[in-house]
Amino acid sequence: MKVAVVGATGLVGSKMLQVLAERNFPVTELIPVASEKSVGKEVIFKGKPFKVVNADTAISMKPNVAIFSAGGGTSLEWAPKFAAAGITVIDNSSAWRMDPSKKLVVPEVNADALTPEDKIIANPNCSTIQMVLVLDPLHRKYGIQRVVVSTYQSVTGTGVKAVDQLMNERKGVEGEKAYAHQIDLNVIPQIDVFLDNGYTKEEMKMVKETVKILRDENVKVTATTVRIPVMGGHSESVNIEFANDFDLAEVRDVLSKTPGVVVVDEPAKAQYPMPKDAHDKDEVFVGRIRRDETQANTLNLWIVADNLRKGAATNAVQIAEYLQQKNWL
Ligand code: 2RA
Repeated sequence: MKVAVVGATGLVGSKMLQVLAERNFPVTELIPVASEKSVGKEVIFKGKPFKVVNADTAISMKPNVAIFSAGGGTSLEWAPKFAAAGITVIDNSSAWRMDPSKKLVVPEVNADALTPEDKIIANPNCSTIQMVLVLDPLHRKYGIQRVVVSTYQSVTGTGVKAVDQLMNERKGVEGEKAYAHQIDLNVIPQIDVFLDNGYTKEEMKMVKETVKILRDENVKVTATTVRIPVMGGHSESVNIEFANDFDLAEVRDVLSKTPGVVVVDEPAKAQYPMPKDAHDKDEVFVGRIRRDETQANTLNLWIVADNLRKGAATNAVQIAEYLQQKNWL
């Protein structure tokens, strides 16, 4: 299968190559795509060099599927051109996520919504993916009415420039800034720009994408998203109000039986999910499972996942795997 990775030289694009190789996706030819300034450079995939090409050339090479992680602008311009050439696009930007004609997919939750006619498929926001994977089985069992989530997001979610800023600040070295504020020894309660309602784009992504993926307009979500000086992944404190009561042991059992979810929850042994342990893993880790004692039918959870993997690259590759297994590519 010919696979194009658009944005192959970026943080998520490079992780997509790693995950494609690790999961033995049946790639017969890799087509790394990047901006003109990177054309001609080489990327290594499964030990072999592949030359970076531009988007036009990639289309002419007729890939079966193109996995994009190149920003919303590039996706808005090029995803329709790839799709018009019969190439299925899986896009990691926010460009198509809330388009009513496009599917927004976490395979374990709603892959059944996909059809062979879907030629541009949206990969959800990383902080949404790890949360809905946990919410879905609980929603099916107990009926979620309201979710309150606070996130603690890795600088890797911003990209290389942010990682460099953190490392430079840590070493006391001057350098380019990804953030308006110092990030080392600090937290920044702003991810992306502020909207008129006082929330950030990141917060409203979690609100709207969750409802779309769970396919239930009745689920109310409110979010506060925060950037923290961490590398391994995103953490989330989630408070969930259900329509029905629940049993804690049953909640743990339901989650431990959910594909892609790992329960790490032994407070007496200081065992709970942490970014340093989630780093470079594909699972979503859940712990601190406990009843909210201030309100009936309400649960508190702590969810951690590597935002570059299940939060981006792995989820996109899993969508490609689903389509490939259906022979739709
Ligand atoms: C972030 N979720 O963490 C956003 C985009 N990756 O910055």
